[in-house]
Order: sequence, then structure tokens, then C-alpha cells
Amino acid sequence: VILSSLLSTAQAQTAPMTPDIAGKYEAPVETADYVKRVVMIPMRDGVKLYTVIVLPKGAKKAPILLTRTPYNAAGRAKRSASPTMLATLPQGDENFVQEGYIRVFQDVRGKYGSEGDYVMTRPLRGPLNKTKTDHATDAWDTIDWLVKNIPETNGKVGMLGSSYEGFTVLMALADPHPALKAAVPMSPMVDGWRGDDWFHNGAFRIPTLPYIASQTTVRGRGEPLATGVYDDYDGILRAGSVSAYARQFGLDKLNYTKKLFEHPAYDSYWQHQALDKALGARKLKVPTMNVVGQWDQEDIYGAYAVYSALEQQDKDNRMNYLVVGPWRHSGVNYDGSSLGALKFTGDTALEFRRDVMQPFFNQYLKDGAPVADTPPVFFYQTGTNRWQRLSGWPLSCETGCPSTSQAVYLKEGFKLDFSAPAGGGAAYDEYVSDPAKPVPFVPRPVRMGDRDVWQPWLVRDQRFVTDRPDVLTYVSEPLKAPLQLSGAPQVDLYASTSGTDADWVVKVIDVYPDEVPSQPELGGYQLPLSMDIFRGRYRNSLASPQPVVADKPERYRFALPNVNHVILPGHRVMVQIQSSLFPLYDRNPQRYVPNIFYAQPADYIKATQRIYHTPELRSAIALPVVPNR
Ligand code: PG9
Repeated sequence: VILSSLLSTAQAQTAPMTPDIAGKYEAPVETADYVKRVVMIPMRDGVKLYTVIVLPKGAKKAPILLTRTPYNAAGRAKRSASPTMLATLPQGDENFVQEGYIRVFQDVRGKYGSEGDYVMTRPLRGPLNKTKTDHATDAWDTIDWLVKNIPETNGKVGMLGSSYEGFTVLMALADPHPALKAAVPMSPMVDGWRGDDWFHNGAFRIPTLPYIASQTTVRGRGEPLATGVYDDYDGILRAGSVSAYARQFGLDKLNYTKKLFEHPAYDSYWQHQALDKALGARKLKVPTMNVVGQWDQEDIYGAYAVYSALEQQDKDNRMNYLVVGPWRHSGVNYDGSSLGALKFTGDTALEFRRDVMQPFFNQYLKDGAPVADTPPVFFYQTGTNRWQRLSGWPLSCETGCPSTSQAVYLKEGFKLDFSAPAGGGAAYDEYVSDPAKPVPFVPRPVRMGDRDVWQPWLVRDQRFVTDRPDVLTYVSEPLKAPLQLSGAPQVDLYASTSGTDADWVVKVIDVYPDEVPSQPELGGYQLPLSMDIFRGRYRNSLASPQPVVADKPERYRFALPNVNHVILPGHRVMVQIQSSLFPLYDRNPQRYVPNIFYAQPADYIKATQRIYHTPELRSAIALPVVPNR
């Protein structure tokens, strides 16, 4: 008996040299509370898109939430390996799991598991896209398939996603499938030239290059650039122009780099892609909640632009909503209790997701759900730190808003106040802008890829540059009463340069009192509320650049990003002006060249910049002031 049992054990043994990598392995799924299905969904042109469907076990008549992504659908549907749907899906999806939703992630055509060609921010069918497909048709075909092939659904679909994934939500709205009942685009890329990822007012954003490498060198995720430097400030400065930097990594050979370099101005290539314009020209058929962070360091422009383009057709506030939290880019999907040094009244992102977004989706997607009490605008006011339910946005602007903005003037002696200059003193202040020593956007060493540097940079204390000789700083007296700003500050600068082109960076800053007893490290903090850059060559036309006449004062008018903030009594208002923000933005060589991407070393020249403050040339910022009641 002993011998035969030994023999049978021996027979069952695995030979030592059996290969150890499984031919096929599937973890047992009995214990999981969800089911995952991976399908290839056919589009109208035959291309199949890789789609991951995650369903709660036993789901019946469940609504679907769809995200279309260039960032790996399989990875998006797998926060961690877990038997629970809650831990498997991303943090921002936790409420959907509790509410029994079906969650779907899909790779856009050409990325990761999907067939077809990838075109970065593929334009809608029209002058730039002569094919029969775009993200609108792909969303349509996908939704059509989902409602016909998932037996557990009630046939109602919502779409949401942030950034690129927010762009694909907006694209679906261009020609929505009837089953698409609600949409939440978050921090969407809307206009890559005016103020989202690639450029701001014509100044090129250098992080675009590593992004192109990661997205377009391979179908999956590309390698980071082998820069060979710790401080990106050094590496990028040393390269010279953007095209020279791109060449260093072979990025100039990539098609999307070529497209960018061929379109430095706001020509028809950009105008036809501007999604706010495209959507504003169509009828909005799907209730849409536009979401963005007040300090969104990547796509701070698009959500407001779409909201305002669609608002024209939504006078009775039933379709078009705006939500702004005190968040970084995509911060809405993570923990929103703080940003950099700023602390809020709790997890503001969770508050929004749970108390506003979830009831909104439920209303349109869940059978029998109550009508949600969704405010037309839900905006976290900073300074006072509280959510506000508003009936529209902005609350203050130059004309046509509930309040009218008030100009704050730059004055002699680096003063700032609400009275226009009376004249008599110096006509201008000046500084030398040297492209060999551009002003850094964060303290050096600049680690562009470091999340802790990049994500909160828009709330970074500005004292690290305030005393640079090439930064002009105007500051008010301490305020005696709160100053509420609710809208987009408008820059109105009279400036000259000794060069023939120049960039103008303008910041509106809340200067904290010297002591802040409840949070001592905020003593004297210079909190940027709103800042942006404008490339001088576009002052008369965004599409047709023109050289600047050397030493001639000219008027520069442009909008800064929206703000909803109260500068409290005892705080001061500050405005800073400088001519570079490096290496986030490429340097303006300051000698006019037709295409700055190809500027030569000799084109980079020092220039003397003057900011005027006379009764005629009165440089000001129109602040979106809401009077105290
Ligand atoms: N801001 C990123 C992006 C969006 C659209 C195009 C390119 C980049 C993103 O976070 O997805």
C-alpha cells in the first residue's frame, strides 16, 4: 500500500524542468463582485475598438458610463487587482460603483488595443477630416453596440472623462447617439492654441514635446525623453529653439510635431479644431456638465469656453452646466482637500462627485431616479473657501454681466489702485528681458516631469521671482474690505520693447498678510490667482502675426483665466509683469522671425521692455469685481 501511494505521488509530480510560464492563465473569478468583459466593437468603417466592460455581478437594468481614452483602457479599468469593483475602478468612480453602474473604457482608434490609425486630437469630419469617421461617429457606433449587446443595461448611457478623455466626451456631443443621456466633460482639451495644452495665446508649451513622444512613438506608451539633465531649465536653454530641442530626441520626425511646427499661428488648422466654436454652432441635445479646476495647469481654457458657447442656447438653464473646484488638472477625480499650500474645507472633489455629479447622472440614467437639484453653476469660491450655487457665469465682466469689472491701474512707484494715473511722474517702468536668462516658472532646479512640481505650480508662492530685476511688481495697500473677483481679469497693457517681438506674462496675485496665525507658512504668501502669457506678434491678429515696432508703445489686450476668489481685508493685490515663463513656454527670441520654432541663436536678443502708466497710456487690469453688499 505504501509503495503504491508513493508511486501515485510520483506520477502526479511536475517534472523539475517543466517551463514555468503559463500558456494560459485566468484567475478564478467566483469571489469577485464584478464581471469584466473585453470586446472589440466594430465601427462603421470596419475598424474594431478595444473595449473593457465592467459590470456588477447580477446587474439588471443598469445604466452605462463610457470613457473613451488614448491612455490604455485595460489600465484605466484596473486601479488594483482586487475582487471588488470598488478597488478595481479608479478613485473617481467610487460613487458609480455604489450606485450599481456598468463602467466601460474604450481605447480610441489607433491606441493600445484598438485597430485603426491614431490622429492626435482627431478633427471632426469637415475641412480637416475628409474621412467618414471621427470621435463623434466612433462614440455613436460604440454606444449603439453597447445598448444592443449588454443584456444587463437599461439602455441609457452617460459619458465622462478628463482632459483628452474630456475632449472625447465633447466630440460625442457633436452628433450624439439617442441613448447618450448625459455628459460630464472634465478639464477638456478644447482649443490647443488659445489656452489649452499646446499653446497659450501663441506661446508654445514645451511639455507638449515629451507628450508627443509618449503618445505617438508607439501604439502603447512611449518612453520618456532621455534628456541627460537633472534641471530641465538647463537642458532646454542649451538646445536653443524648440525645433533644435525636438531634433535632439528625433521628435522633429514625428508627424504631430511637424503639424505643430507648420502652424505656429491661429490659422484655419486651429480655428476648425476649436471645439467651443464647433459645438456652439450645433444644437445641444444632451445635458452637459462642464467641469474644470480653478488652477488647472493643462486645460484651464476649454471648459469655460464650451460653457459660454453653449450658454447662448440654454437661457432656461436646463442643459448646460458649469462646475469649478479648487483643483489642479483632473483633480476632480482625486482628493480635493488641498492644493500645494492651500487647504480647503474638506475633500471638495468628493463633495462634488457625490453630491452634484452623481445625482445629475442618476437623474438622466437611472430608471425612476429623482430630478437632481443641480445648480446652473457650482463654483468653489477660494479665499472664503465655500461652495457657491450660482445662476450663471461670469458674475462680473466688462459688459453684459450682473456686475461690471473695475480697472486696477499700474502706477508710478510700483503702486496699484483703482484710480487712473494723474500724470506728472515717470511715464514708464522698464526692465531688460534677456533670453539667455529667462524667468523660471517654478524655482530651479526645474523638474518638469515631477508631479509634485507640475501639478500645483499655478498656486506656487511667487516670492521666488518678485525681486528679479526682470519682473515688475505692482502692489496695492492692504485692503480694508473684502475684494471679490468672479470672472476673467482682462489685461490692458501699454508696453514697448526695444526688440521686434516680445512675450507679456501677467499675474494677478493675492498677497497674504505678514502673519497668518492659523497657517504660519502662509505669512506673506504671494498666491497667483490668475496668470497667462501673450505673444506680442499676435496683438492685432491671432492668425496673422506682425512684427512689433521697436520702442513704440502699443496696446496689448488679452483675457486671463477665470477666478472666483475673495481677497480678504489685510491682504494686498499684486500684479506682476515679465517677458518669459521658462521652460514651460518657449522663449520669444525678441527679434521678429517668421516662425519662432526655427529661431536661430543670433535671433535671441536682449530687449528693454517698458510698461507705461500715463493718463493716456494707462496700463491696467480690468478686474471682475463683485461689489460687497
Ligand atoms: N492635458 C492632456 C492632454 C489632453 C489633450 C491633448 C493632449 C494632452 C491630458 O491630460 O490628457
